[in-house]
Amino acid sequence: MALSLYLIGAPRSGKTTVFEALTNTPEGRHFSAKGAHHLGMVKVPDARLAALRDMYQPEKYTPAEVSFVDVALPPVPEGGHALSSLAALLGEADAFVLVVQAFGDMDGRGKPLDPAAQLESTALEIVFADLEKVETRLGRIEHEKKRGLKTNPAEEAALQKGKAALEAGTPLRRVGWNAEEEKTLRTFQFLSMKPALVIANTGEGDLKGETLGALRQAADRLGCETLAFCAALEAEMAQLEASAQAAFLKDYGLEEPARIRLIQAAYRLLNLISFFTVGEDEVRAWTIRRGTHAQAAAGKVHSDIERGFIRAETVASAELLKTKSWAACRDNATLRLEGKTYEVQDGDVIHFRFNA
Ligand SMILES: Nc1nc2c(ncn2[C@@H]2O[C@H](COP(=O)(O)OP(=O)(O)OP(=O)(O)O)[C@@H](O)[C@H]2O)c(=O)[nH]1
Ligand SMILES: [Mg+2]
Repeated sequence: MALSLYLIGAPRSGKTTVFEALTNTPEGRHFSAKGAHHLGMVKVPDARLAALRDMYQPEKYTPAEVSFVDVALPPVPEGGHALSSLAALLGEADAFVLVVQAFGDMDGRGKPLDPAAQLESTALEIVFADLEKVETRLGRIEHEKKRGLKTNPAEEAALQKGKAALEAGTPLRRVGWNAEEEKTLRTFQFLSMKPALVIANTGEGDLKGETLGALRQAADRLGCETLAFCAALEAEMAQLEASAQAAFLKDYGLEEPARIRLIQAAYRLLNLISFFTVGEDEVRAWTIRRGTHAQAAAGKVHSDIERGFIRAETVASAELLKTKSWAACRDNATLRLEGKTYEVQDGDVIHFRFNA
C-alpha cells in the first residue's frame, strides 16, 4: 500500500492548488476521483534510483509512489464542526498535510488573513473530531458498565487521559503515551494522533515564507514541521518539461520543486526509508520503516522470499553507482551477505537469496 497523505485546511487556503503542484505533469494532471475528493498518485523522485535505472537500462522502472488526497470539505453544519463528518475517511490517512493560506490579505471566509490563527483553527477542528469520538466511546463504556457488562479499565483510562488533553486543545500526538496506551488508542485512528506537516501557501512576494514567524511558532506548538512555497507557482512549474523547470527554478531563486521537498519531509516525518532491487528486468524502489530487518523487508517484495529467506546480498547504492558493477562490489567487499536481522539502511541495493 502506498503511503497516503491527506490535504486539509481552511476553505480557499489553496488545497487544490497544492494538489496540482503535486500531480501536474507536462502530459497533464494525473488524478482520479475518490467520492467528492481528488486522489493523485505521485512517483517519489529519487536521484539514486534514477542513476540505477541509467546503469541497468531495465525493461521496467518502478519508483515508490505516494498518494495524495485533496479533501473536499462539506459545508459546516450549524453549530457543528467541519471535520467530524469526515472522520472515517480521514482515519485512513497516514499523515496530514495542513494547508495554510499565506498569500493575500483576506481569507476564504472574507476575514483579514491571519495564517497562525488559521492553522490553530484547523488543528482545533481535528481535536474536536477526536473529542467527539472519545466521548462517544466513553459513553458506550458507561452504558456497558451500567448493564453489568465487563469493560476494559485500561482502555477507559487511556481514553480519559486523551479526553483531558483534547479538552485542553492538545493534539493526541503531543501527549506522552506508554506502549500499551498507544496500542489501545491505535484502533481508534484518532486524527490528532497522526503526524502532520504544515504547508504555508505563500504569495509570490515571499516565496520562502520569511515573514511567517507566528505561523512557524504555531506549527511548532502543534509538533509540526513547516514547509513554505507558493502553490500557484509550483503548479505552473510542474507542467513544464524538465529543462524548462530547471530554468524556472533558477529564475525564482528556488533550489528544487516543492513536490520533492514535501515528499522528503513526509518520509522524514513517518520515519520511512527506501531500498532498491535492480536487474535488467526491473529497477524498483521499496518503502519501509527505518529499523526494518532484512527478512521483513524481503516480505515487501514477496511473501515467498520472506518465508524462504537465506541471505540478503547488500550494497549501498553509492558504492554500486561508483563501480557500476555488481561483481566489482563483490570483489572490493562493499557487497555484503547480511542475515535475517540486518537492519536495512536507506539506499541499500538488495538481492535476496531464498529457498523457493
Ligand atoms: N495569489 C495566489 N493565489 C493562490 C495561491 N494558491 C491558490 N490561490 C488562489 O486561491 C484560490 C483558492 O485556491 P484553491 O486551491 O482552490 O483552494 P482550496 O483550498 O482548494 O479551496 P476549496 O476547495 O474551495 O476550499 C484560487 O483562486 C487560487 O487561484 C497562491 O499561491 N497565490
Ligand atoms: Mg479545493
